[in-house]
Amino acid sequence: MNISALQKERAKYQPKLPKSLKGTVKMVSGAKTRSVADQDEIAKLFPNTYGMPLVTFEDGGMATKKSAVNVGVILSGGQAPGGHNVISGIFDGIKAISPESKLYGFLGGPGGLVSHKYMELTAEIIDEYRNTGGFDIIGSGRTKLEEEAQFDKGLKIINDLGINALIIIGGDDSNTNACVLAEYYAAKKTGVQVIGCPKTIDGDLKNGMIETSFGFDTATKVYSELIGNIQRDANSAKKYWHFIKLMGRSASHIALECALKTQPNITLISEEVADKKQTLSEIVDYMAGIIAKRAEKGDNFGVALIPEGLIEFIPEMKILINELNDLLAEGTKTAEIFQGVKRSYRLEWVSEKISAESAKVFKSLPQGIATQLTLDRDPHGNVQVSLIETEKLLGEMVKARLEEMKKEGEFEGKFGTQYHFFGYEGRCAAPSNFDADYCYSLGYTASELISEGLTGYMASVSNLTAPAEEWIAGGVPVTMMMNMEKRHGHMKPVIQKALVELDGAPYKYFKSKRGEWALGTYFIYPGPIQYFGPAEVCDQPTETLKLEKK
Ligand code: FBP
Repeated sequence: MNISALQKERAKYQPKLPKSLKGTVKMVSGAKTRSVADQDEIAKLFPNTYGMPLVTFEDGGMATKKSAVNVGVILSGGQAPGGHNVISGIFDGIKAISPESKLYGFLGGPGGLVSHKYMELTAEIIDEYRNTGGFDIIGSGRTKLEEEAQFDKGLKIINDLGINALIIIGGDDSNTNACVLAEYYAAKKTGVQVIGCPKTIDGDLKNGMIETSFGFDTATKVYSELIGNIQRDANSAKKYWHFIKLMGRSASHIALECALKTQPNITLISEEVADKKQTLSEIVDYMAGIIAKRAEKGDNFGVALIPEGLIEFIPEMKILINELNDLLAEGTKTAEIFQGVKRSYRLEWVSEKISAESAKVFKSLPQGIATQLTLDRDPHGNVQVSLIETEKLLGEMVKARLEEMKKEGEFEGKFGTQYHFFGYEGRCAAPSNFDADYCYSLGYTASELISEGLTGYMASVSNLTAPAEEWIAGGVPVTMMMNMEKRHGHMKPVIQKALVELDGAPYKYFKSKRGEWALGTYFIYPGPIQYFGPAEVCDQPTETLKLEKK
């Protein structure tokens, strides 16, 4: 394998573990737990895995000989930096339990379990992937493990390989499904344990017990480097407004964290838009207002951050999208008629078929975006919101608004735009020291949970703003994080998704500063992730975590 000089050097890095995991480990159980809401329903749905205690690991356990464990690991969903370190942490953890332990990786995500595609992960393979980005060691996928037939097929290969436990590395949905699987295997008395691990760059799998999901740290550092570079370009050339869309399917944690790191002129936070019930036109006014004010000082440049999920948080857009989904749903009469409508007349046709309010919003959109809303649909027939170029939508609408303002004498500057979308650039970056250590510790913790015979738990490592030595390793019963939510028309038990909290410290700090950042030029240029050097440069956790833990 050809590897870069950095990768070669990085391979030597030994991730840090909490002190409690370094020697003999003792498990301490806390009080019984209950779910965050809907306790009765969730207790009923999870009779075998509900109410279990929180557990933590402390040093000083008895040095007993433990039996070998065979573990299967699955990477689920979008890539996040550090996945390979979770797997190397699991590997080292189970080998510390017994050198006879074995690790199997199911290939291509949860689908690999069902289709029996797997490989044994040996020391040689693991060593090639330590401290590297990506999920390519075994691949990932978005197949959902939801049906009993899938669970049974999985059980067959689990039994054939003599696997004692499965570790599912994924986001909120994958961990919800991991818990359903844990319950199913427990109910059937299969003896197979299932443990989850919190992954997603989006940062929306967190709560009182899980401080952050892995990958968020590295991804936001990569995006912030790029934003900083663009800010410096903007401030050098002084001729462009850069509209930057940032990944994060739903929550705006990524945009908020990048704003805290780089101090751009405008950052939209979807959760605030929803809370204030802002219209698209109000958002455009807000942006145009800042652009015009900067122009008064001769600053015809700036940077605006736009969260990927914004569209669905604008109430009128959400209604419009739902109406379009109904109107153009596959197999419906209206969808069939739409296909026969002349292209040049389609937008008008759609406007006549939806509510008057939605038609008004629809007609206010730039033509390209309106057309996109009627065309790009996912396999379920829904608009693919992530494909909507929100940065261009806002750029074009802001431009039109500034032209109107010019006529009224309210804007005298110039407005040139450049558009960017940062997402995939950060998902497979070599993990920062924080993610390298955090992920390795999560994997190691998962192996301890398995060794203790637990199931239905998520590996947790907390106290993350302290040095890694002082981190606290443990496990959280997944049912504790659940509530009931409507999914595809049915109430389902799911892990609560963490959106940006408007009364949380990160948002409040951002809000107290954004006025200053808008009109002045207070850009910060974070530069690239550093792996070697002083701790202030190399080992800092996210601003979000620091503010949350202050
Ligand atoms: P996960 O929640 O599965 O970790 O994925 C997050 C994410 O990166 C989102 O930010 C983004 O909207 C989505 O995945 C993109 O998905 P895909 O990789 O399928 O294009």
